Amino acid sequence: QETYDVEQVQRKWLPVWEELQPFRADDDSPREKRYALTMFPYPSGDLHMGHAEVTALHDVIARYWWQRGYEVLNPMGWDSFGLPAENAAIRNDEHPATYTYANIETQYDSFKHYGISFDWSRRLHTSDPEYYRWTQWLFLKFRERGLAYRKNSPVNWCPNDQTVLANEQVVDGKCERCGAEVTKRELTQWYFKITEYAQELLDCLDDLEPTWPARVVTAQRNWIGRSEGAHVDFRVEGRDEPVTVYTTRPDTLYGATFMVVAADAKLAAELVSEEQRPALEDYLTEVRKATEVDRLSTDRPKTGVFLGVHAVNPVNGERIPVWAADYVLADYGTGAIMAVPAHDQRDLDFAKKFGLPVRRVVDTGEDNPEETYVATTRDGVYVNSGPLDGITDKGTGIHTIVEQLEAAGTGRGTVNFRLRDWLLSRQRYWGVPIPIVHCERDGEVPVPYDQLPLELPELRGADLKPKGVSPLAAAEDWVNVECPTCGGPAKRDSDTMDTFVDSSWYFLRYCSPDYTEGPFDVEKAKAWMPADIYVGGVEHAVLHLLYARFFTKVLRDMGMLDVGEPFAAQLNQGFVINRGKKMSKSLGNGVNLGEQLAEFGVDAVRLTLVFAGPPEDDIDWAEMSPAGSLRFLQRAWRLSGDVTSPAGTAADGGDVALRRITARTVHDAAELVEAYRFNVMIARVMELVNATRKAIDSGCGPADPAVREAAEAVAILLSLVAPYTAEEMWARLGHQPTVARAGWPAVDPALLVEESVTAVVQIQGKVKARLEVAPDISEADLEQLAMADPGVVKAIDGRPVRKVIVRAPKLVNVVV
Ligand code: ANZ
Repeated sequence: QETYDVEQVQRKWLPVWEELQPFRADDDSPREKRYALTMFPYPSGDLHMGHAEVTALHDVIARYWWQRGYEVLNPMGWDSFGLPAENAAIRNDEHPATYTYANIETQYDSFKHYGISFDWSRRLHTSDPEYYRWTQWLFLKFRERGLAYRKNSPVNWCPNDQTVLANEQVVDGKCERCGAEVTKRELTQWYFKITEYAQELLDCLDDLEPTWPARVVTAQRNWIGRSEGAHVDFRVEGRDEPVTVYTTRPDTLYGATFMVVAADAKLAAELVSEEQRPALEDYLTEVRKATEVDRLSTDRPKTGVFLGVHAVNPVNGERIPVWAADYVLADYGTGAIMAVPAHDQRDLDFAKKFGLPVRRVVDTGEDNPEETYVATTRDGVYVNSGPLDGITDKGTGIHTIVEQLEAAGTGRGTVNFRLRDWLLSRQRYWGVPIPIVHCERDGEVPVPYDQLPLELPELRGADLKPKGVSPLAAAEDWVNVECPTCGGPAKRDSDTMDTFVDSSWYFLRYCSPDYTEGPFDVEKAKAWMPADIYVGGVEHAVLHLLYARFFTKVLRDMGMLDVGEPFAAQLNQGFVINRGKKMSKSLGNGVNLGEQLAEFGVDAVRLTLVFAGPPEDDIDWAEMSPAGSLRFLQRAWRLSGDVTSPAGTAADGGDVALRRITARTVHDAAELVEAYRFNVMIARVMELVNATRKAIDSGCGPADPAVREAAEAVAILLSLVAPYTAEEMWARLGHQPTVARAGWPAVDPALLVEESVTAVVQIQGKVKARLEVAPDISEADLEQLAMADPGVVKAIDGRPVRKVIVRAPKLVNVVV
């Protein structure tokens, strides 16, 4: 028996594909366009099992679209700025580009060997000056629109990476990247005004809901965090301007017994009396050490200081003390709250700690919080609340009080979002320089467009060590420049941009990667966008996906795009794990992709990853059998050698039973791929391979045209997952490369009509007869046929029939 030489097959076809370039997307093609996007990698080391999985899944879709006759854009590039390269450069005393571009080349070669249908002519790297020139251009355009601005405020600071972080990069109070405890610092930084799009970013999620994973949509909704409430103005004694609080429960206003201001907000320092100022300052020193998560947590002991002033409740004129505390955040709402201890547990804990009054204003039927120190939050009947008394539902309560406040001019209904503006400055080297010059005379001056890209200075090794200011600030020659406006001495902004800025628009650059007149050719982007599918990891549920959506909306408003959403559909893959655990160095359970490819070949590894289960599920590599996959590929390959009819033989007149199986498999495979049920699609191809084998060995024989038809269908279906094997089969079947563009097999609809199905007749639960019947047989006809069957008659043996249950066309159940 012949053996399938995997290595030889891989060596043979890779150069042929290089030559043919079958996956180059033609912008001017008359075919309908499809855009298949997968998240581009960060160039650390070689590709790993995770990359292998996501690109294998993604490639099923891209290759399927080609076979279905679409013009497919399936580009790839590298997200090549970022900290790991900078840290490696410090370790190895070299330039970050050395590490970055060496890894890119390694990954590029690996992707090619791995046979993913990328259009390599569109390759891009975000760290190339030709790319980041346009990232700078976009920054300046955003700034012109008021969407990029600088402000001083307390920011998240990673003491390990010595850089600020966006809120999105702080996970459970820790740096998303290195896990260090995040602290707060007061800094002047650049922000993108993503909050201006908060409502739209939320609303459009409704349209994405059917085609995006539910957990991503939910994560984005929660992150944007819309809440409806009211602003209420409190007069503060000894001050002209009122203090406005944000509350979602204006209906509890009569229960407000004190006010709390964020200790680190400017407002606290403004309000504090002279006697209390030293106490506030001592307290602030403590607060700066706490993380945001600590501050908001309900089970943490409450701390705070009295500010020495009183506020006046606008609805009943009551004097209430004003406190500062850290459980109120400076950058949420207005940074000040009315405390209603009876109905908010944090306020209640604070009241208990500092002996402040508690007043129930909603009687929920539960025990009185004034006594139990357990706040009640349910609906109930309003008490102690003036005009609200007797009202029994929250909606009416809120509506009534807001109307009253609006009439008196002391408050108004409002909407608040949890989403903050996107802090984009980073105090690191390996990123996009912010194209702004700071001049004493002219202030912030943009680098003129014709001077972009503003390139990074050459720094390496120890120059890059984190010192709390950006390494660029220490590069004197680079930092000190003439002001573009007045020519006087000025300094360049020494921060670089968050790398999430780079990845917020790369999918647009792919549409015209060599374009020199702008970030992308508007016409080409209109032709390709939105991406029809975006395959990638659920870890990007908020950050990257939210930022990319924001960029898309801004670019639409700039007239550069005609879509407001970048990704029409999305698929999140699971993780590849090993022996039940996430792969990690410390557990020593890592699986090396290169070794797996060398042992089993590319196709067997790809097939294993796609066949493992639904794409969203984790894959435990220890439970997989790439050797089994290889055996299956060998069986498929052997079919192609057994076919004896010549290429081009028409299938009509061939064995009908096999033709039906082939037609059904091809038909169902399309539906399965479109439903992302790739594993089931492969199972069906396996069945087709078995049926074809049987036809050759003990059925119609190898010369029957139905056998050729089946083997060709196997090759085309397999081309979505196992490109090398499929190509080799195609050649052995007498065709020219490449099978990847052979086209989806035509299906004769007549072959899909089931001529008969097998109905089972049971008596007392035991099968007594099988009948071949028409698929649309009526219940009455089926019953009649069954009862007339000699086997059934014999089995009943004259006993009285008590009941006949008929489920046409498959089952008749007789009870005697
Ligand atoms: C009075 C009140 C009574 C409240 C009550 C709640 C329950 P969301 O839904 O997250 O928007 N709050 C407002 N600004 C805050 C800040 N900067 N830091 C911490 N807490 C703040 O929550 C809004 C509620 O959280 C507001 O409604 C306010 O407390 C508090 F029975 O006002 B509430």
